Amino acid sequence: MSSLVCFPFKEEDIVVVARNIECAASHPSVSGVLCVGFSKGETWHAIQAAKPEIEHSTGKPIFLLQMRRIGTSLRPGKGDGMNTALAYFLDNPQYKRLHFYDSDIVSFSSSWISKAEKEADLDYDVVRHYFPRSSTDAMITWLVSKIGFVLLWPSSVLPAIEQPLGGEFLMSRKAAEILFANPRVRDQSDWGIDTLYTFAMAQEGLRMAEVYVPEGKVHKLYGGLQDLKTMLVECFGAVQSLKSREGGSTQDRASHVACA
Ligand SMILES: Nc1nc2c(ncn2[C@@H]2O[C@H](COP(=O)(O)OP(=O)(O)O)[C@@H](O)[C@H]2O)c(=O)[nH]1
Ligand SMILES: [Mg+2]
Repeated sequence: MSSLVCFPFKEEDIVVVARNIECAASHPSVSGVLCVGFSKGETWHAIQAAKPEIEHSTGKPIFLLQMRRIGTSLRPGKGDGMNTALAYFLDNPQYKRLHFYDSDIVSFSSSWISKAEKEADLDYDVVRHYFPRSSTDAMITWLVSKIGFVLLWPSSVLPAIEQPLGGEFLMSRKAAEILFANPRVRDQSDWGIDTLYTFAMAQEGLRMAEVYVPEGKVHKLYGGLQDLKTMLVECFGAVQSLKSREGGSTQDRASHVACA
């Protein structure tokens, strides 16, 4: 099975990013790694410098792309990055599955890829990782997305999804095609992308599984609440936009979705 692993990145600790790229490229199920950058900044140049050695040691190609402007109405952010990776994956049919992992994860290991691949072998379209979180982490997940999904679509599968803003998951080609064909997903170029992916996965009745990663997601923590303001506003805006446009239509699809 040949999978592509994508790391979206902005400006991150290059030691962490390079280690994650090498770890993913070394996995036997992975035949390529795609790094999608916000801009050609310091992290971009550092990945470019590290790339030949990683390609040599793993024998796998590392692709470095600058994110495209895919959305039209919102700020260019992580959504454009992830959607650029979806477009790349769809243009390269030699890859059967696409994994996403945040690039700033210090605790990333090859077992994350193995777990997702093993679950996907059971014919799931989407396999999502979830983690024990420290009490100061994932605040927007708990206070915005979880509550928004429960209030707006209480009978759907959405409230049961452990970490609906998680950036770590695998998707099949079918899932990628469905997500990229959705104009609202393509337009969600900001932090709201995780909300849109999760909502569309449920609404489209994709078969979803979740895998628990006990070692946890150790990553860069924000300095204070002020740093989270943009993310808070954009994630809230994403849920709100779905409310007015969709009116809770995930309800009748809930039975198609299994949570392992
Ligand atoms: N391509 C791209 N990646 C981004 C952008 N913003 C954030 N990222 C990456 O997305 C991942 C998640 O961002 P992070 O700041 O760690 O968010 P958090 O973990 O959800 O608090 C990291 O790998 C970031 O480098 C962006 O605008 N474009
Ligand atoms: Mg992070």
